[in-house]
Amino acid sequence: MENVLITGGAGFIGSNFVHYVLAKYPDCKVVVFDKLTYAGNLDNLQDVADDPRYHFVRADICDTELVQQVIQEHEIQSIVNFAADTHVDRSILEPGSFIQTDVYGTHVLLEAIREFGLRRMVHVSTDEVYGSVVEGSSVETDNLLPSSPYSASKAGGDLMCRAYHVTYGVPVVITRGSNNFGPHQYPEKVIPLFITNALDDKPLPLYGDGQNVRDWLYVLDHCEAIDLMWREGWDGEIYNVGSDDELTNLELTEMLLELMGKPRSLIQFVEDRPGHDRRYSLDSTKIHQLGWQPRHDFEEALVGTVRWYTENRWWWEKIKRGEYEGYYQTQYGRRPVVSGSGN
Ligand code: NAD
Ligand code: TDX
Repeated sequence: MENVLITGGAGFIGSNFVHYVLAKYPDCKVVVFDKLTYAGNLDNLQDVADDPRYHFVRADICDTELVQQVIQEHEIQSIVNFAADTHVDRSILEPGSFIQTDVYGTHVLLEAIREFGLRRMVHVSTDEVYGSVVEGSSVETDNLLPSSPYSASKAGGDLMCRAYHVTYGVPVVITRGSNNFGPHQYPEKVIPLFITNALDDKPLPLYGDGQNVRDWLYVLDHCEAIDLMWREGWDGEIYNVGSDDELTNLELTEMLLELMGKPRSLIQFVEDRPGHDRRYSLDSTKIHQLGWQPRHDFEEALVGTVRWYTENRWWWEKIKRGEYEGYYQTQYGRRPVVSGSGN
């Protein structure tokens, strides 16, 4: 196997992928390149810290010089790019860093591939670039109609990948995954936010009427799809990665409360997220044809995820201390449901 640069490898999906690769490929050298924003967390990688095949570099993908230096120093052959600002609510409050990392940073990586003739980059993107899908499911050739500064930035990164492939022949494969869940997800995203709030008997702030639909993909199924694309994807191609587990947010919340033995009264309907996409839905036929299928049953994976957050308070309590418990809308803008007190 080869030397791979995993950008954003200290975040949720990236760190799951680092563990996956080190376990599956004994001959692989993994270099994690991560800025350690609020979402990047070395706790996610502490159990591989002593593995001689693993190296960590704290740096920004927008820093051309450092990106190129690390590629040379570690004789990198491919990149899997997870690095991004990722939370829709934060992108509504402060779009600038999203544009910087998700568009400009992607361009820096593409330039480096060009400069050093790397074998491939897998660019990990999202179903949100298609915008809201009222009926049917998105295919890879559909128009991009992003609704939030986050999804617009991700769409910009995707288009830059395509342009670099068409113009310079840069070998890049784009994946567009649906909503992920699993261990190590930052507790601002709905599943870990609601699990950790429920564990502490705090309200679960459900946006709008709770009828928005998301398709839930277990993180290890996503890692397997990315691995397949890394090895066998076709350069210049885009692959949807969905699980066909569509649920309204209310259905998801009720399911979580039932699994956890918590009362429905914890649900707190709050004002809607501005520009909130009603539904995402992916047609994943193209990646199925290459042999990928999600292997995890949704409910079993959700039970396992609840168990992980229940057993790993050490991981999330310190994140939530001094952090928020979710957002609600006021006349002055979006505010945290419970302000961090530092206690
Ligand atoms: P995350 O927010 O948990 O992690 C992002 C990581 O990127 C963090 O470790 C952060 O420190 C790092 N990072 C941010 N800006 C950086 C920069 N400028 N330079 C270097 N590192 C930087 O995100 P995630 O949920 O693990 O998502 C990973 C990728 O997968 C993202 O590109 C996201 O768009 C995509 N994606 C996520 C989901 C999902 O449901 N979470 C679904 C589909 C696609
Ligand atoms: O407090 C909340 N209440 C609520 O009702 C939060 C945080 C969310 N929601 C709703 C909004 C969405 O309809 O739950 C749904 C999921 O919300 P998020 O977890 O914020 O995810 P989403 O906006 O769908 O985007 C996610 O999936 C695609 C990730 O954050 C992206 O990084 C990924 O690309």
